[in-house]
Amino acid sequence: MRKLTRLLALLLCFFAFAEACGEGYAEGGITMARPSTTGALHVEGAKLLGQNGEAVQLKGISTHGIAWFPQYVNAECFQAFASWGANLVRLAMYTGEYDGYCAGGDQEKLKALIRQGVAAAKQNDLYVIVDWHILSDNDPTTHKEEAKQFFAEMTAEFGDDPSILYEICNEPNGGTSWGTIKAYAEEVIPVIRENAPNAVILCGTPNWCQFIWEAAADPITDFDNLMYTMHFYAGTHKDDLRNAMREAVEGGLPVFVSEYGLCDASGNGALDLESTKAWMDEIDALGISCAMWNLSNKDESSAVLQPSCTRTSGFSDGDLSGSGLWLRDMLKNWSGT
Ligand code: IDC
Repeated sequence: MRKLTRLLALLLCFFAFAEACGEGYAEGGITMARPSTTGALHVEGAKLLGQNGEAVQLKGISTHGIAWFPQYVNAECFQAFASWGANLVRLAMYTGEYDGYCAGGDQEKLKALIRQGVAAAKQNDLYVIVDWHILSDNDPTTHKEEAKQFFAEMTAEFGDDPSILYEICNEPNGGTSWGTIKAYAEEVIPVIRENAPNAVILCGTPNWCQFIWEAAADPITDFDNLMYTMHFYAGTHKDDLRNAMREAVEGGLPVFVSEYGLCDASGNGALDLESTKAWMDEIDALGISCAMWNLSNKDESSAVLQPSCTRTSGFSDGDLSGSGLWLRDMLKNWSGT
């Protein structure tokens, strides 16, 4: 009888231990980061770390332009992704596109959407990126003053909130040099730092966030907790860019993939799952954080919802596109959910 009791006690201990190990940890021993567990993030060398120095990897989804798809910027919607194991959402606010922040968009409404998105992310215990989504405006200095004002106002409200990361320019392009981007960053970062001294800041790199080696050769040294963004679309970008990503990280550059897609760089076209696998294997091997483009039902293959899906939360299998199904399975496997 006593033996049986001891055996039962042992078994209970074992299950309690297994449960404790399973909780909060993704496979491979990397901490499953959440604001409630890993708190304020910081950057050390090429690594993103949690409040206790633990290596963290963030994975999740980027919204489409919040001006165009505001219906997905709410807690019920984000809950679907959190339930699959996501710990990150990115709020993409276009600046130069139609209805963008600097292109006649309703700035008050856009700021309200950012607040709403941040609150929705926090409700779901997700980290959240506030993304100043330059694109057709090519060069971040085009709207530098607006950027400074926007970040000053937002950070004055959010303070040093550990859930929030700031992405100061999505994808510089049109020949914008790293020198120009760096000078822009050196003006915008202090504005953010005034209210959010510890927030992780993401900075774009030349040629739609591909020429990360240019940032690696001449990094921004005056500020800490800074990462450099690299974007890939698996149908378009292959070994060359992936090797550049690995080299940059191995050389000590903190890289964050704040946007990627399974299709081609137009955001449409066939999903290249083989190339995607090669990318994700490398991303996991290096512990890089990443957000998939995009949360919408737009008729393009990068959208995670079917064009016919009118639901904005509680998605069923039939609501998900090929990209959506892939994201769900990837997140579930990764997080063990
Ligand atoms: C695309 C959207 C598309 C939209 C277009 C606006 O998928 O619906 O009409 O922007 O110009 C990026 C950009 C991202 C692009 C995406 C796909 O950051 O804004 O979204 N992409 O082209 N970089 C590489 C690809």
